Amino acid sequence: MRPLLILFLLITTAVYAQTPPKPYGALPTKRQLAWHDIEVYGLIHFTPTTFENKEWGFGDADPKTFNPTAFNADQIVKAAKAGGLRGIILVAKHHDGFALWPTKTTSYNISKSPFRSGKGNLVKEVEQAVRKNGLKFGVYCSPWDRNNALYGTDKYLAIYQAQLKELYSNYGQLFMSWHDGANGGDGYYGGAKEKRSIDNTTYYDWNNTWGITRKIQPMANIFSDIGLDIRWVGNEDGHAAETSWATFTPMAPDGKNVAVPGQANYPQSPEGIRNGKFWMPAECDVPLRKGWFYHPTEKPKTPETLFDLYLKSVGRGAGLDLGLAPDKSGQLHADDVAALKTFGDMVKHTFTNNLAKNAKLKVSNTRGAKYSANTLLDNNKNTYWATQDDVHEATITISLAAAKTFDIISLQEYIPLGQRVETYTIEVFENNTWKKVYDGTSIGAKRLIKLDAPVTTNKVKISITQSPVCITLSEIGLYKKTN
Ligand code: FUL
Ligand code: CA
Repeated sequence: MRPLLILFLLITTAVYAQTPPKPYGALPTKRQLAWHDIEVYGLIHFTPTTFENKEWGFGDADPKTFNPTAFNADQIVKAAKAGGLRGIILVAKHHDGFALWPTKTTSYNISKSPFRSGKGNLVKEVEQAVRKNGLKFGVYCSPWDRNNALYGTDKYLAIYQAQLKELYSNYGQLFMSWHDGANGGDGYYGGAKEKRSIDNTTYYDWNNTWGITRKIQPMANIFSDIGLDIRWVGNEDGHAAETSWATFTPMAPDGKNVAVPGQANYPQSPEGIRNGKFWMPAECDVPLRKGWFYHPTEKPKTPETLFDLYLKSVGRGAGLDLGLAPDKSGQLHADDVAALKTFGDMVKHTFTNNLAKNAKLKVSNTRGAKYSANTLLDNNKNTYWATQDDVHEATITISLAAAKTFDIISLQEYIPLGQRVETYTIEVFENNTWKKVYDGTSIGAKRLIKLDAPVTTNKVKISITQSPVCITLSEIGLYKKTN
């Protein structure tokens, strides 16, 4: 070959090697990427229903019953923050229809209660405490309204949309707009006390209603059982399936595609759908106690249980949304504060010390210097190791300077380029041989693998065994669970 040709080939290979891999499948939006960073957040339920000791208010509670003796948004938010929560969604109106802000849309609101002598705005107080403590804020405004006399008629939608507009316009940037599929039934309805049913495929005109969300709050992730941005995981137990895809195609049980909540393919919600049409990661919502509202006889989950749920939600590429229920005083019970703090410390203490930090990495293939193995341990999820386009299987060997004991392995894909890896195995070097400790399927935003028992070794091998395209991984880690 002529020298010039060789030079040309060398340059093109080098340039090619530095071009990023092509994206694969459905991709996250900027809004969803910001949501993935939050990982754990809270959902506060606190309305007249708290004072009735119920889970679903009928819509007939006297506003005067809403009378917390010591409401303190800062106490709630600080406890959440100590638990590692990075966002708070406030239920601004639950199914009982009582609005926690002085809305113009219904007289059934906080101004009719003794709270701050009828001058209070609980949404504002929570929002301010949330921002002061550096968390993100979101709202949940129930479409079903068991108080409103007009619910079920064609006049209600305008009221609901006006409520959303008020919430979207006066409380700064929201990270989530949370919607559920609860859709009519019996209620007070202005005194009618009857059963009202609606056709949930048309009644809320979700296309246009969520158009309002997009227009006023473009960074708010819309949550419902079908997405649009974040899908319900399909249970209220707080975990995704072991195999967990961020991609999804909402479908009704009859297999038809749908675009309204309340009809999604729940059987596939915990796992997601490989090569689904949309990037629509799961939110695992679960109350800290048994119910979403405070009940004196219930107790918060133990920190161990919460840690396990963390591994099975965040550790499966999903989000963990923890229900927080202030008691009648308007604060979180001391038991809840303690459980959150111990859980938060567990997560912090476990994951601050990546035992692989100074390890030597050997990878079987690399795309070029920019995508080298060093990117796997720089604690920056925007840098990533990638293989060449035609390399869909690869190994990473982690060599530690001295043997370490760990029981959690963490893997992260570079999700701006999609969810790519399908299967992988993890082996540890023990008694002079490689021993398989895990057979894995999906990775996604984050995969936390908890081993049955801690292992002590100085060598770990991660083998990506199946991917339809070249591999990207942004971070890896070895951790020892620490209380
Ligand atoms: C559900 C509601 O019916 C529950 O009361 C609670 O608010 C939960 C978070 O969402 O759809
Ligand atoms: Ca990195």
